[in-house]
Amino acid sequence: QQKPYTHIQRGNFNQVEGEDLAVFERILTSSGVITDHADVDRYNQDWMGKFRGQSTVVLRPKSTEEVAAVLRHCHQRRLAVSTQGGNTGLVGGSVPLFDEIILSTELMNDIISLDDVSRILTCQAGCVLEQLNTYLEPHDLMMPLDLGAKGSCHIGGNVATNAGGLRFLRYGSLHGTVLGLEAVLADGTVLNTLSGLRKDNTGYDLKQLFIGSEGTLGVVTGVAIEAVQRPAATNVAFLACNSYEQLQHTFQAAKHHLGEILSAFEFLDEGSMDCTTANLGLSSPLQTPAPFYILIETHGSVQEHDFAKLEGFLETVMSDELVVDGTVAQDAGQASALWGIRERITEALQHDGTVYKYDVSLPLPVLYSLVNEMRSRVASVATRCVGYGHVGDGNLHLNITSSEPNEELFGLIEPFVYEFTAKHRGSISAEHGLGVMKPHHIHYSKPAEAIHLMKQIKALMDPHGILNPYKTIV
Ligand code: FAD
Ligand code: 2HG
Ligand code: ZN
Repeated sequence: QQKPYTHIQRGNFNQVEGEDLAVFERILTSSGVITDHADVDRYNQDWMGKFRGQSTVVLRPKSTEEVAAVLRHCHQRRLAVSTQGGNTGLVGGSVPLFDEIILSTELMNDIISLDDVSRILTCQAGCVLEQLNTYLEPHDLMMPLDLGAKGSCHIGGNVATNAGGLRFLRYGSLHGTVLGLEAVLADGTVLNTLSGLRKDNTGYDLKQLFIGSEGTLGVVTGVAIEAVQRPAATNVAFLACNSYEQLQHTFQAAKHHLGEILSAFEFLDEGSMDCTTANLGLSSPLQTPAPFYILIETHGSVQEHDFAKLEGFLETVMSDELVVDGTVAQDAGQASALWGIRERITEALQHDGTVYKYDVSLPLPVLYSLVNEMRSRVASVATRCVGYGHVGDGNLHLNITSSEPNEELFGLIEPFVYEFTAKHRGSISAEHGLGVMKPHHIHYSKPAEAIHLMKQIKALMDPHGILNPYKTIV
């Protein structure tokens, strides 16, 4: 592991023995149990190449019953388990830290049902987000969330991280769109709340506990989610602003002119654009470089109405000189090329070598000040310090890169980034979760009473602490 994760001690768990493997093979059949070192390796390594576990076994159940039988055994034997979906998480939550068993949901990819009147899709947790979208397309529906990792991430992983993504602004949080969940608790108890009801106030809404709990309270095995209408009309515009002040006014104008059809308001700064052009060979759609770029998307039902609204908006922001340059996609290919620039920044940054990644919520007026202040702190040491993200949701992605891990650089970044966020009453994790990276910093965003209650809930639901130890709540 890279510093500063090397100080964490292995918990008091048993090690997997031959007899445990024999039990797992009886439960899962042999193809569900992977022990070959080379095969296990890819599950130990996270997407960023920053976190690496030392697990010796991957279990791949196909059904809820198999997950339950595995966990019942692990609970009795005090074997630690790290659940893994598509392994695209960005805070080190999806890979073990030591020798935790990796429980992969990759074989749990059945679609159970689609009620296309109420638009409720029910599926197993290991379904890949993009594949769910493909399945919904002929029904004129789509998933209520979208993110750059769609080709690999699982819906169970999305739920476990409470992923936000690119269209959160329009379709909202998984806390609203997930209508029911099935989860297996640490001791193997199956909790089936897979209802497709939009309204249900019978007691505590337990499914909400699993949304964003990062695999620490149970393994999500099934999801009932409300799909949304696939828009008949989509427009994408890519704009340039000369200042962050102008960008904020452009956001206000977008809300005003585009109202309910606004489906995304994303931003990237010049450094982010430079990174995609230098590291991925993409080219800016605009002639002149600018300090800030905005990607706006509309989703509506009548193209001529939406286009008229978009034109009204563009006229205002151009004549008020809020926007200095811009382009509107003429077809789906152009729209996806514009989206590609925004979606591929994370991938582009990886090419620099080491990436220090932060994901904060801040009040909009101070959101970009964090990037400016950080840039001047790290200027002499970092390769790049860039800001981009879901500005419409007050969510900044701050990324600082260097060619290799650098202690001095890390010391300039932390705890400053957390102190700045706490000073402005922001969140140190807007959408990626805490994983192994941030549990010790949770106090910057949550009061002691809330942390205490979270620990009590964890102890109640997972008394031996076998589920994703060292992560989220420690
Ligand atoms: P994993 O990475 O496998 O796991 C993530 C966490 O969830 C781990 O703690 C794991 O233990 C737990 N987990 C996984 N499956 C289950 C389950 N079935 N039951 C219980 N726990 C489980 N995130 C955003 O919020 N918005 C974005 O826009 C966004 N864009 C991204 C773009 C890229 C290119 C990448 C690489 C990542 C991005 N992410 C984004 C990070 C995001 O958290 C993940 O992409 C996604 O939600 C994780 O799903 P996964 O299946 O890969 O989960
Ligand atoms: C995004 O919005 C993702 O592109 C990833 O949440 C952000 O890499 C990041 O910092
Ligand atoms: Zn994001």
